[in-house]
Amino acid sequence: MKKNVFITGATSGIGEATAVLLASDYNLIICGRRAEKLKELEQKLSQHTDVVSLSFDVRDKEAVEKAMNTLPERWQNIDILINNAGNAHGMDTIDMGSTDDWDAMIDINVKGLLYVSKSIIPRMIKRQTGHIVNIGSIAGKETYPKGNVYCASKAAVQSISDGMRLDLYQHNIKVTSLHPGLVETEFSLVRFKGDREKAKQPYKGITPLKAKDVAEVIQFVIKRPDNVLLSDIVMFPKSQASATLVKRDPS
Ligand code: NDP
Ligand code: 8X3
Repeated sequence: MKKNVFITGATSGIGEATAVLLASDYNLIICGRRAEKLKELEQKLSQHTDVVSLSFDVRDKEAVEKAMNTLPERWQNIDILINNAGNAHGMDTIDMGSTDDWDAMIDINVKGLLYVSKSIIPRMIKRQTGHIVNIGSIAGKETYPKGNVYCASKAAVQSISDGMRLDLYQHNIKVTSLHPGLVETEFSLVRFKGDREKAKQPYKGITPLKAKDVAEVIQFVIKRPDNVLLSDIVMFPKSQASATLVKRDPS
């Protein structure tokens, strides 16, 4: 029987690439705020597997609960949760940062991940099985200039993942945290509020990771035999050695 996989942030980037890649082998619950994009993806993937789409904002505790409660009973047994929804909002020195941006990052990347997890973990515990994959970032391992609150939100994802693992291993639930470096998605466009020129800069002179590269690692992680847990993974494009060390071709 196919496992049920719940993916947050499936309307673009890493989440969408993961949904596409997993469609042949898993039933999918795909989530995001953009209902139209979700419906399009649902239609496309329905040709390969059973798909349900849920449109909600992970910041909204009640909406998260409501979305879970609208799932038909057979879909409520989630085998694999991929906590991927998140973004950076702004990139400023700490004195210039916008409190709205700070709220967005903490509410989405940290509290949203917690709300979604809380709505699913009790059922995993009841069934004594499950796998949670949290998408962190190299930004959570190393703070970089002007990264301040985004880095803090991803450091929280690291700590929460470690905490989940310590609390849940006794219930046969695996917890993996995956920390990519530079991946070219809509991420930078969101961070720089739609400014396409600024959004291109992080990827200038390099071949960044593609969303599919990260999706393939997620697929590998969840396909390990039951006795194998990949707990914490960092992945970079070849030209990146740390959060700040990136070899760029001149031009
Ligand atoms: P994208 O901007 O392409 O995708 C972000 C996804 O998150 C979208 O599907 C978006 O959907 C969803 N999302 C954002 N806010 C909310 C919200 N409030 N409620 C529900 N869904 C939300 O970026 P990526 O694919 O790159 O990012 C995915 C994850 O990977 C993020 O956690 C990011 O921090 C992390 N990451 C990204 C890296 C990169 O370089 N790109 C590197 C390391 C980690 P919608 O707008 O429809 O709600
Ligand atoms: C996204 C990667 O380096 O822009 O988490 O923070 S970075």
